[in-house]
Amino acid sequence: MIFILTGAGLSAESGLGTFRDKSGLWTEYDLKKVATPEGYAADPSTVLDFYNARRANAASAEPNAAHHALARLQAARETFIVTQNVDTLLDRAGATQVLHMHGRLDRVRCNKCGARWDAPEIMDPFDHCGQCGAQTVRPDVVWFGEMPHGLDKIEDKLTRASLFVAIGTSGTVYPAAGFVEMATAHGIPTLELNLEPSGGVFDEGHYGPATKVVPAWVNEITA
Ligand code: BV8
Repeated sequence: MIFILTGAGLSAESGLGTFRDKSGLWTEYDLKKVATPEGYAADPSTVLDFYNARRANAASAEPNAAHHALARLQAARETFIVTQNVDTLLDRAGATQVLHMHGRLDRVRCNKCGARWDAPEIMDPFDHCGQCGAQTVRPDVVWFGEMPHGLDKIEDKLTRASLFVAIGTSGTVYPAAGFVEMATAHGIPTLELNLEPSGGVFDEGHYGPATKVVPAWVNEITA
């Protein structure tokens, strides 16, 4: 089984910002203010404005050739896809069972009862939970300091993979950034597909825009 970890670079050519590149989101916004539970508690309106804007941006974006190539790969080879991205471009390209370890922009969650439902176009701090009625609704994304989703399943799949591939990620955010070391420790070959080397230790790397490098790699291994 091929284990694939994707990051913001996969969606960059669909017009969605990355985080740490020169014009990345974290150069414009203070991560602590908009992507932590503390930031949300301190100023829910600013945080919801941030996510409302990103949700609108993501909804108007289209999957690119790299998303479609990964959906094609899934149809041809046993593949497990984990994404750090909160957009759903992979799902919209036809990929299935994508594990959104950092949550999804198009979903909201009740902090009190845990109910989840599709996000409205615009969220505001006075939204109430449809399930328990509490005014504790938040974007269903994993903020810094919060536990990512699916770590047990990720570890189980990763340690049994035949190949680990990291696509379009800077390898900065843990625990995702530690997956390549976990693969190496289990003797699993590792491949990086990125615009440029992220500095992570991989057995192999193909560099260039995801819309070129990912389809070329998928064609190569499904030929
Ligand atoms: C956790 C959702 C405990 C929100 C995101 C202090 C307090 C608490 C925690 C910590 C702390 N110090 C450190 C930590 C750990 C922290 C962390 O790692 N911080 C970093 C900043 C050091 N991690 C956490 O808090 C995590 N939780 O630790 O809980 C725990 C953990 C395990 C077990 C038990 C308990 C939670 C992290 C999740 C945060 N939420 N997103 C939102 O999106 O608004 S993270 C955010 O960064 C996005 O999800 C993003 O995907 C992710 C990773 O970034 P990348 O995807 O790699 O994007 P980046 O911009 O960095 O890089 C872009 C890449 O694309 C580059 O390599 C570039 O070359 C490439 N690229 C660009 N263009 C292209 C391209 N490639 C190809 N083609 C192109 N065209």
